[in-house]
Amino acid sequence: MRGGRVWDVIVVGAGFAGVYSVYKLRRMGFSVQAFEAGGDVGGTWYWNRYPGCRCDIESIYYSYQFDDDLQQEWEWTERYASQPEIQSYISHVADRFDLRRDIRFNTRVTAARFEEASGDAPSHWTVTTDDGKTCKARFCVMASGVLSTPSLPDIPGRNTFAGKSYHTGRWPHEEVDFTGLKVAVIGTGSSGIQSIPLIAEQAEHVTVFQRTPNYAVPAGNRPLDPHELSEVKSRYGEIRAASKKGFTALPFKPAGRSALAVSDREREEVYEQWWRDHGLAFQGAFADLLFDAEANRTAADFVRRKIRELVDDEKLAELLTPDFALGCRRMCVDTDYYPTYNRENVTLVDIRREPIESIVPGGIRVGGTLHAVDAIVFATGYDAITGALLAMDPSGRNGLSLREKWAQGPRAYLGLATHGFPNLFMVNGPGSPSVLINMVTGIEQHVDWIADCMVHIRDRGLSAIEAMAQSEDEWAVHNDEVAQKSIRGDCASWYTGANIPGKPGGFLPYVGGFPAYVKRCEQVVEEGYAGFALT
Ligand code: NA7
Repeated sequence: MRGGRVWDVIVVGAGFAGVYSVYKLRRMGFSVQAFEAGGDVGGTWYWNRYPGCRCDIESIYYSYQFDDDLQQEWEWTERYASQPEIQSYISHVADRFDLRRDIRFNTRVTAARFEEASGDAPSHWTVTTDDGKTCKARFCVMASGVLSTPSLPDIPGRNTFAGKSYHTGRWPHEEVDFTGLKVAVIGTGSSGIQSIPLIAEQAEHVTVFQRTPNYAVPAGNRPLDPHELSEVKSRYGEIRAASKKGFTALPFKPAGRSALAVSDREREEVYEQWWRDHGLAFQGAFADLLFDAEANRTAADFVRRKIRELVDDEKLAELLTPDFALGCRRMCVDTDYYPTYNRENVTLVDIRREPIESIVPGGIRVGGTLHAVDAIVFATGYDAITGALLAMDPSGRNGLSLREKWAQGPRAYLGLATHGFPNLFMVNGPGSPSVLINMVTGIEQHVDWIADCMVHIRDRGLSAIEAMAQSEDEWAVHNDEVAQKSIRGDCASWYTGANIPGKPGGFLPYVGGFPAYVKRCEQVVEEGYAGFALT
């Protein structure tokens, strides 16, 4: 073929998914070229350097399990790893397995095009990068991240602001010092909730602009006792096996009981214990919290009471109290978030009914009042799950544009592949459990499946695999049905694309849990890649 080397696989992104893809595909004997927009591995962890950024899944679980020596040698120091520690970890993985030589950093993929076989040349993907170069490969693995395309709201006057502004998902590498400054934080999702307490400790004043209050439960972060860590390591195999059976790919035994089947006193005791000890898993304290509105209300009311206890000012507590079902939007895990509002230097501005009018050089204007600030932190989230894929707008067979194909909402079979785009795989695509489970475990499962599929194609001398239209439609219907059974489908959130103006609705991640998803993926393989066309 003319036009230089054709790799076996192009991998887009070098976060947890891209790094493992490079490792795995190389081991399976494929030649791999990966591209990463950032200056190093890490993906979303490379970019999210805001104060307080840490994982809300415990570090002993939020880590790779593909290599036992790796999991034995790495020493997590805290129950929930901070961004710098996760960055060191993934950097260590890249070094340990010599993965960097296959990754081109500071290089963003801007387009991807499928080209049909012609003459002797087999079909292939051509990707274009922001340095104007192109690269070709038989397969393309989109490991471009689910929370990697920051969303910056289009507020009038945003560019007129005279001070510095930051997005939590594009935080500078150099230290940001807010000492003596009046700081605005827009957004109270995980990133706002993690950063606000620390910014408040440093800044002269913090004004938080809140559109929707969220539920936050205490992280209970603490240093990991070395004995505790060695005990985990001595049972890692067992723990990982239990994780794979867990609904969220975490090793928690499913709570067998309904919240409505116990006495008020017992329920309260259970919630107290889960509030104290379990962070994000609080929403699993009873079996039906995510499936039964009445059961859910008992947990929501418990957290609402906690907010009232933690926030001195009654009116403020009310503003901070969510009115939707707990877990319907992504729950947050916090350290000192609610008590931060008892500080004299923190003000909450409710922008639910009266949105931000404009940003002006000296601050933010709401309801005719100017809130004078020196710096703005946009903790405004992401164009989640589909944002990074659609930014590249891959074009498939006959020039089919992914943006056009997904104009009414994404369709992807198992969240792994989409009709019209042969040999293109997505890691954590729409319709996979992705953000609803422990993502690292989900990523390893996806990439293993994809790698096995490529081996299947190679070993049988086939040329392409493509999801059938009918199978992705059926998967979408199934996903909708499962989402409807869960309270997660009940409210607008970034799970449904509602945070991005004009984004089509529909529940993006698969709600049926990790074990059911894995079972389906395995069945598909056992049935000779049922629902895919192999040519
Ligand atoms: P989130 O959870 O999407 O939070 C974004 C926040 O920004 C949320 O409170 C939004 O309010 C607010 N927002 C977004 N646009 C605006 C405008 N235009 N005006 C005012 N407020 C706005 O993002 P995070 O980065 O905190 O967390 C993302 C995930 O990363 C998290 O769930 C974890 O999985 C890790 P809204 O709720 O839309 O009313």
